[in-house]
Amino acid sequence: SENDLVSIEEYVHSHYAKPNDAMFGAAKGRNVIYVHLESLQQFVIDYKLKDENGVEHEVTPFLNSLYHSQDTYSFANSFHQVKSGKTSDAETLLEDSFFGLNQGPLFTQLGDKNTFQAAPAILEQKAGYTSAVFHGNAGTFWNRNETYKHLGYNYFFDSSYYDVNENNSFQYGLHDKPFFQQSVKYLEHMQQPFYTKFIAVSNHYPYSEFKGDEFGFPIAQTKDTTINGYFATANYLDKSVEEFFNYLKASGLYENSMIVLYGDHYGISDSRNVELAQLLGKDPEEWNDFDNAQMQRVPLMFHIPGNQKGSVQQTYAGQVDVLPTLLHLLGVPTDNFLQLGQDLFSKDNEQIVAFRNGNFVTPKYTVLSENIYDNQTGEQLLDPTPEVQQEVDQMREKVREQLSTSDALTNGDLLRYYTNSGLKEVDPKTYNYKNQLE
Ligand code: GP9
Ligand code: MN
Repeated sequence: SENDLVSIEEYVHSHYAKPNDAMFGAAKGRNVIYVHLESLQQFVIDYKLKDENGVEHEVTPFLNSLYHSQDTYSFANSFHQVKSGKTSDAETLLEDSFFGLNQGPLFTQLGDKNTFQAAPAILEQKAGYTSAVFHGNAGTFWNRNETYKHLGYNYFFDSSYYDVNENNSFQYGLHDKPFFQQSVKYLEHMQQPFYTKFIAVSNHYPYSEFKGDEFGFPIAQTKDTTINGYFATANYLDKSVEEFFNYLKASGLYENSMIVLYGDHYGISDSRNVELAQLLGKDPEEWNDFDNAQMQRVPLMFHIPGNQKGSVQQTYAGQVDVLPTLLHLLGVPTDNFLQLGQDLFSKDNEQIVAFRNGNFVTPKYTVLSENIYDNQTGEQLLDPTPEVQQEVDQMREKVREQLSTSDALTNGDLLRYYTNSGLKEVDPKTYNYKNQLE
């Protein structure tokens, strides 16, 4: 009921991290272009794969150049926070700054029912933005075509807007190069400033699409074909994003945009990591849960052309933190919104990154159930001092509070009662994603 909002508002106010003056408005008025890097993990950044002759091949040279660019604020310790909703959970975290559900995808269970105060609606109402999603798969996948209406997306270009055929697609839709290529004509017609999201998909399990000489990237030599193909599809994603940047530059949109690139979740599952270990210079015998947790890092980069003040940030970041960070970069205050993340540039950021199951990572510790690992050594603290135990217990309580607040907010559909944001409620019936060009 409406009363349940009280404790949620208390949590949000006590957890709010105020903007950093140096960063607030750093991208004010710019278009926002999200580039969704399907299944891309942070370990791929700067990684070089050795072929059978021992020659090293940089997997993502273009993304690496962005990662190290002075126009980019890159996060070395950014973790995904998704559960079974995978891609759609990442979308929930970034659009709403709350978590997906502990069981099942929020998009399919609540996406067409709940009231949201999501990024597209916030930016439209507070800053005059137009919004659109681009994705070369059927709009019904993950219930996107309904959920996006509830989030307030003005446009959704799904596979029906693209030339998709058996030569340029696979089971999850259009491949990334034709996807970006065919998207630009729609993007160019959008009213600026715009808030857009491009969901690439070629680097999706089973990573079997880009083997062979014509793509020019070697296949790894482990016993696991899933791992072996991953680097070549990641390389294809990298080339596709580079081409997209070239289109943006040619169209003149690049200079007045901020491009945010993010990995949605792991591509190599925990059960395969022991086999992956050899490629990472790690001893498979020593591989453990701590290592699996470290592998949940995903790329997160805010690329602001011409900014020249960017660098690699060490702040521990979760996907739930992206929206307040983004809004503050755009100069939009968030203190009246019920968002559960913290601005990553804020001095108040606590750097406690929750996984959806209650485990968490901080700059010092990785905490998996009752087990505390020291990040520096990777060793489990078998006999933590009372001080450490207390510190960890306090952080565990904060994680529990963040997750339970998210569950209360989403399961109770409580945003429908929340008026302090000053946002007009989104009316899903006003959106129609068919024949959008007529
Ligand atoms: C399909 C794509 C895949 O449209 O977004 O989602 P995932 O399987 O990664 O959740
Ligand atoms: Mn995905």
